[in-house]
Amino acid sequence: MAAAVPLPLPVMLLVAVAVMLVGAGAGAAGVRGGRQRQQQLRMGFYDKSCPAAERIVGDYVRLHVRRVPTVAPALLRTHYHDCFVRGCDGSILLNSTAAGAAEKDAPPNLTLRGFDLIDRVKGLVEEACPGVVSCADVLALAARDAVAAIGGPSWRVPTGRRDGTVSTMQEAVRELPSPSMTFPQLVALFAGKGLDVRDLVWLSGAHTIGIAHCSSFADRLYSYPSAGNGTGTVPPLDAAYAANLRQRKCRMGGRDAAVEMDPGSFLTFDLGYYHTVLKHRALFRSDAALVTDAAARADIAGVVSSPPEVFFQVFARSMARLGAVEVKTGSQGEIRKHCAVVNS
Ligand code: HEM
Ligand SMILES: *[C@@H]1O[C@H](CO)[C@@H](O)[C@H](O)[C@H]1NC(C)=O
Ligand SMILES: *[C@@H]1O[C@H](CO)[C@@H](O)[C@H](O)[C@H]1NC(C)=O
Ligand SMILES: CC(=O)N[C@H]1CO[C@H](CO)[C@@H](O)[C@@H]1O
Repeated sequence: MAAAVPLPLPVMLLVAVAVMLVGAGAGAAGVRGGRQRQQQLRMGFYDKSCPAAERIVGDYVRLHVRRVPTVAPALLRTHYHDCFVRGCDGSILLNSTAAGAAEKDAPPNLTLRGFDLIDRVKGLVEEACPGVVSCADVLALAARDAVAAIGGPSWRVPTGRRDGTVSTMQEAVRELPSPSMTFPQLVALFAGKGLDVRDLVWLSGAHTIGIAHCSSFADRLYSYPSAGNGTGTVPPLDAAYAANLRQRKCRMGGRDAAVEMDPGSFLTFDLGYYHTVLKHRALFRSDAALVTDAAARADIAGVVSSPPEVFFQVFARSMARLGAVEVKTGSQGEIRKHCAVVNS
């Protein structure tokens, strides 16, 4: 795909639709700079070595998402965090050890959930084919299947990722975007992962599902109502909405209270998030920052005035790109036996 040339949104959408029509799906072929690595991830990597793997993951995830739908946002976020620190190598799943604190225990990660589920489904996969399927692939597949199970988009997950053996809290703090970042800061962080402005805009759409704790956006409730300089100034949270959060949700439960990011449809993958962004009701400064860029704002306006399938398409395409960030393949890393510990 001609991903290197910035295309106007309608053209990009036509391209995306055309790709769908020829049956290639929202593939990962457009991952820039990851060409050699990308060649080694492939669809159905386990078709011969563990033909049941993808079905085991899918069945288990669908069963649990039906019972506990909030697992879907948790898995999606965990996969994203995994990919942003040391690439999608399952390092987010490692427990801290006597030698040091792991990514899991970094402040931005403390609210991640879904580790147990991954450990259990990996256990089932290990029973079927010991030592074959990586934790990184289990997480990538589980995130995709969980989002699809709540009626969200699906995307192609080529497999063959290998598991990393290193996970440090310090790196997670450094690599992960903070909710108080401005647009240029976010763009720079994403660029460092080979992801472009549109990936930032569409992947942020993941906030159409899930919850946030008041501590994550307290900066916008109690002080610094706006941030940035000149045209980059991030607009404050809608005053009435902020007052409501201050006086109710975030008052009763304090910093640990959880708020739906897309109120009323926080388990439905829809356009609600972008509507909250446009109404200045998105919780994080990093969400509000998206409309401080004229091109990003125009892209968002285009998507909210289109059928949800259009958002699904662009989200799926960016997810495929995210899932290929700095992956380890071939003989790199290992296939962990337990996702929480490196092999001895
Ligand atoms: C652009 C930079 C991003 C920032 C600054 C950011 C920040 C955050 C924060 C602070 C939370 C709330 C955590 C809490 O208080 O419990 C959150 C939740 C969430 N984020 Fe992001 N995020 C970003 C991008 C993404 C991306 C790319 C994805 C996935 C593709 C994603 C998926 C989610 C999901 C699904 C939740 C809800 C989790 C749950 O309900 O357990 N985020 N994000
Ligand atoms: C990893 O840590 C969790 C939570 O502390 C614990 O329940 C689990 O048993 C640990 N896993 C391993 C394999 O040590
Ligand atoms: C705004 O600009 C001033 C001076 O250039 C700088 O000190 C300050 O950190 C900037 N604020 C933000 C939020 O970027
Ligand atoms: C929301 C949350 O759990 N925040 C915690 C993040 O991590 C720091 C230090 O590890 C804790 O002090 C916070 O309470």
